[in-house]
Amino acid sequence: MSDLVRLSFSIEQPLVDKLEQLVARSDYDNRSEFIRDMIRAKIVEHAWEADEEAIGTITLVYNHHSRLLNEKLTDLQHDYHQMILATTHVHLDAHLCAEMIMVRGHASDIRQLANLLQQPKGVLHATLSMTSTGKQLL
Ligand code: NI
Repeated sequence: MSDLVRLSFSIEQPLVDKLEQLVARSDYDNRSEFIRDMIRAKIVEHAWEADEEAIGTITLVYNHHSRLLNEKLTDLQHDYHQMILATTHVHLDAHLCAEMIMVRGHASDIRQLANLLQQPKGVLHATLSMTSTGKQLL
């Protein structure tokens, strides 16, 4: 860990109150760690805007009885095979499946794949969670 630097800066009291509320609500032990994580979140956000390499997890919930849906989802994943790191499939019940697809690639490509995967009929819900490769955070 790099050396710590003590900073001093000015913030209006209402904003300080809001910061204290945010820290308390987030269960952080101290303000410093909360602010560090806020800065890291901003760095990662900027990296996505600059279309840098990112890590994503696309989660799909779908009905596997939908006609040709498994084939469509598999075809799409093969089209983007260079980006796919791992896939986990869970049979939720007799009809529904959840699939978690972990990907690595440019932020725009990850978003595009997530958009394509949520479109076929029978996909009931899709979420994309994106994070950093960590390179920008060292
Ligand atoms: Ni299944």
